[in-house]
Amino acid sequence: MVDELMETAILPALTTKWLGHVYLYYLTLGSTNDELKRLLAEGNELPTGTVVLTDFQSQGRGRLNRGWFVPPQSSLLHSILFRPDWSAIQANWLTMMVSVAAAEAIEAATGLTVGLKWPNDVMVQQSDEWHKVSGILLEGQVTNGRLQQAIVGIGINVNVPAGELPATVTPATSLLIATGRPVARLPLLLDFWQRLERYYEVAQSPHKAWQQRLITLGQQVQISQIGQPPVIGRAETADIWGQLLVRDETGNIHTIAAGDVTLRREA
Ligand code: BT5
Repeated sequence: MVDELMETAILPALTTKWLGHVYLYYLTLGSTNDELKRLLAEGNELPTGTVVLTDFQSQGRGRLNRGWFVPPQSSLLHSILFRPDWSAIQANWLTMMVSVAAAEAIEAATGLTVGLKWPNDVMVQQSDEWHKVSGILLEGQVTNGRLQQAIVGIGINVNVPAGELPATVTPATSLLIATGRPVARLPLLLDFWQRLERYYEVAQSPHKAWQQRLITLGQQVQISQIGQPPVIGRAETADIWGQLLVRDETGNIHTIAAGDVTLRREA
């Protein structure tokens, strides 16, 4: 199933107040985050809620310049511009809001059980195991302690056939693979935007809805952080800023703001 995501399909179908009202579609791009950054650097005055979406990325990015790969026209690949003017510590709220909105929209469209893996992965249950179906890349600009501008990129693997996803440490899947049927991208995208806009407008912590879905909690984990020794312990809880609290075997609590989690099997 290839459903159109061009301006002519999206703009008349919008159900949001502002999100996606400035909508820029590209058949192919390097990366939607990079294109939005380029447009801003050129001096274009783009409002909150501006969206750059493409049907194929040749240089899709994860965190730390890792890659994000999906075949053409199979998925939802887009970036959204926000100008929150929040205190910098609130930055993760954007990732949290996007994660929860994506989880809810995927659940509504497919009936799959959807969880979140700290800090930025949307996971679906498939054959009793969690698989990554979506990843989020937040790139913020902080000035005088305020998050003035943020670009949130999200990739959702929708109709990627089995065998066309990269081999990854965290197993990857798509909605097609997990449900056994193609999923329409346009209604999923519009529902996701509507949910995200509502969370953003409330501008309160998305913590409760986010933590409820966090599959990382209660697990034995290893956290890798750049330039620091790994932290090994039990993920106890997450605070309202989205930081993970891990208790090591000596009982010390480590507050982790950013990093990669590997789930460890109980000894
Ligand atoms: C992420 O990073 O999960 C964030 C991915 C964000 C992608 C979107 S697409 C639209 C926008 N424009 C961009 O250029 N990026 C954003 P991270 O947690 O670092 O995970 C990256 C890792 O996920 C890679 O190293 C691979 O192991 C794995 N991976 C790559 N492609 C994948 C896929 N399609 N599905 C699942 N996992 C994938």
